[in-house]
Amino acid sequence: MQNIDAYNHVRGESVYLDDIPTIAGTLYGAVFDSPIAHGHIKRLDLEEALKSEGVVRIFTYKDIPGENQVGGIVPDEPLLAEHEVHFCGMPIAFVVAFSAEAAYAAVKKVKVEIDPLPVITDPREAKEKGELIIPPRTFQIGDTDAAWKKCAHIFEGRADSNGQEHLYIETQGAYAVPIENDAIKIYSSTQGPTAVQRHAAVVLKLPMSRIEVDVTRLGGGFGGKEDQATIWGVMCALATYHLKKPVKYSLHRMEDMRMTGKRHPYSSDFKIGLSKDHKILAYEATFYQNAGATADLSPAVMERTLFHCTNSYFVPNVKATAYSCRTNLPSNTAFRGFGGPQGMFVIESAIAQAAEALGVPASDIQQKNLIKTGDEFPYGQKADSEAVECWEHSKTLYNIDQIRKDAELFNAANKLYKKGFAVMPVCFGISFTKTMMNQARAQVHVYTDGSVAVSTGAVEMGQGVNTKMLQVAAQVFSLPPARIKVNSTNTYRVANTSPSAASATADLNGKATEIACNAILDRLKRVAAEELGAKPGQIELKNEIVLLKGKPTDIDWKKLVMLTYMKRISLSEHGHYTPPGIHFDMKKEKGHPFAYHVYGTAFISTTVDCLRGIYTIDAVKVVHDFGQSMNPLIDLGQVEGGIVQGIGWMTMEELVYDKEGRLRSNALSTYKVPDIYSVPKEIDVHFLDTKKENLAILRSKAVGEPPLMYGIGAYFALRNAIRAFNPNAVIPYDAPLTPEKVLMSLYSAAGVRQSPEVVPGNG
Ligand code: LUZ
Ligand code: MOS
Repeated sequence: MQNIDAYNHVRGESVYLDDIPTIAGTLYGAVFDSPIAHGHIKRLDLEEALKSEGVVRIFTYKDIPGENQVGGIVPDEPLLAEHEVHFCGMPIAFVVAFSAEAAYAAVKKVKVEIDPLPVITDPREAKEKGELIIPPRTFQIGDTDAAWKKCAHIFEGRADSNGQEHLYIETQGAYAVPIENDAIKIYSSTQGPTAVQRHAAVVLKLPMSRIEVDVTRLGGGFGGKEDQATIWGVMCALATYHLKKPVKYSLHRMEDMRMTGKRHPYSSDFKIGLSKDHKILAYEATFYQNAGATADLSPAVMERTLFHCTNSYFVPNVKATAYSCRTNLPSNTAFRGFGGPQGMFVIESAIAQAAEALGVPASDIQQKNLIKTGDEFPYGQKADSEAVECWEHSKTLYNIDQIRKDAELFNAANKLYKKGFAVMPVCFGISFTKTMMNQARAQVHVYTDGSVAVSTGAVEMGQGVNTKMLQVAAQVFSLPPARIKVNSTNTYRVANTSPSAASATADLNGKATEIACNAILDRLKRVAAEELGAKPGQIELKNEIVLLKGKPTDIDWKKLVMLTYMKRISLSEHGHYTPPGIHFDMKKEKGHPFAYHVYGTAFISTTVDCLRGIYTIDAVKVVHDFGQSMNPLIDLGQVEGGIVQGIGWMTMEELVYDKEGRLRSNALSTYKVPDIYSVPKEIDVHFLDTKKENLAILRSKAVGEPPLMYGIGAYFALRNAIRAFNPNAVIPYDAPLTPEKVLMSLYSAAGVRQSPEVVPGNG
């Protein structure tokens, strides 16, 4: 089925936050944020700004009627700074004016005096100084101390991965509208409508029932709007609360890049031990997560790093410890993969280091250690694995051995261009790691004309979830899509939602929709049975016709709906779903946290220009476990997008903060993201059609996050190309591997190939 948004998207008619028709009297906000990363506020001078043309009012923390608090997991995040600032870009005041231009002009006239305090930007330094967001956590299986003695080879090292700007095409923003009786409606570009509602209620000291949050769609979220959309929604609501006027704030790109958190940079240490035949016997890792100034989602992200620290491998002895380190940067947050990619990069680095030292391809070690069904993850869950199947399948399907041979021939024949390739297996756990969050609801109405309305807690952010929700209703009722409308996500219709996150949105909300539709269908069948003097079990609905024992009757969908209504039977239902069987004990750090895992294998090849350090990603060839895909075109889009975003993170997106904690890569002129020229020339995706239990909706599997991690293979493919040019190259495990770093690595080893002219070449 075609994505239901495709038509409007192509025509530019889809409504995003800034497209909502403005109500007369709407005012516009803009934030004054801290120019300094850490310090005491000595004096805030609003006088001149208040006199600025068109300014209505300027809000500070003093105007907050409830608590000045928007922290999601830990209450450590003020909406507006009080006496201290913790990062550059921290909101201090909210200017509201008759136009956005007037608001921005006034922001420039706000003056602040701040006594600077020492700035920490490095997570290891933060840990040394005891600046931890939460106590460290350790996942453990077996006994690494005892295992080292049995290892034939042991390697230690350090791996760093940088952050990543979300770069959703639609920036953050909100539009708050006053409703009678002190209620406020907030249109928000958020993945978590309930988070916006909950915090608006806390800040305004209002019951949640008076805050309505409505989301039609987002122009991308990628995790950046899981928690951090809250701030803007609450800020607009604060102004609306006082002024009784609609207030809108849609951030400029540079404001968004400066004020919001990103993927967490990590610095990590690893130690890996292998047997003589290259089985991984032991693995230890210490992760230093750069959390930024507040907790935000960092504790949960840190947890997922631990869950995915062994990626797709079975390792009998593991000890992994993670520290969430408080620094003076904007609070880092959820980003597609949610700590998983950072954990996987470290074990892939450890395997690469072992492979390079032992003189074998990393893929030999990877393949030997793939997790099998029944093997135990370090957190106690037993694997139901497709890892080997994906690997074997990709090897034969894409004729990997031949590609390798061709690349070796190419490298032997070419001095200044080298090909490199890598295999990247992925295993990603599906469920919110916080078991409680795995719940969803859907409200389904059948109207008397036979049309159907579906509302769920799912937020459409371009991932196609609304199309999937529509498919569920269409399938259960056996109706054409045109009869069904999926409505905006609204906290008045569906309450207490978990954010659309963790790749689980279609799973959870789809199941809730299925449950609601089935409840209505059962009632319809009972009415039909009564009408036809039959049993409900003999009734079916197919293509808008009621069938009795498989034979068409003269009752159609519309007639049956009307009959049901006339019998005063409800045509509405509110479905509720929680996945069964998941649990986790944080004291033991053991349990069964994931409903299931998604597996896949990617083969990535690259060509490096060894004079310039620039490169192309030639091909990414994937076998991916989709379960039974509900919508192959949408799922393919998720895989392609994930791969490109992952490659961007690993190879070109270079986030730069200076020592003072100021973002230097603060615009698209200084922060390079993948474009049409840098995407892989070829992306092949093979659907591994697994027919397992019905763990997700309609036997599909979650698809949002797992493919991002294929991009990690691009780093290792580049590494191998560099080593084909210079076997002694010194290449730190430090992503992204930008063209500058590639160039320096190509000519890095002392005494070897100082310049291209003296290169003897490999062949
Ligand atoms: N968000 C969250 C997530 O709150 N919990 C999770 O486990 C998660 N996993 C992936 C992405 N977002
Ligand atoms: Mo997410 S990182 O699933 O919001």
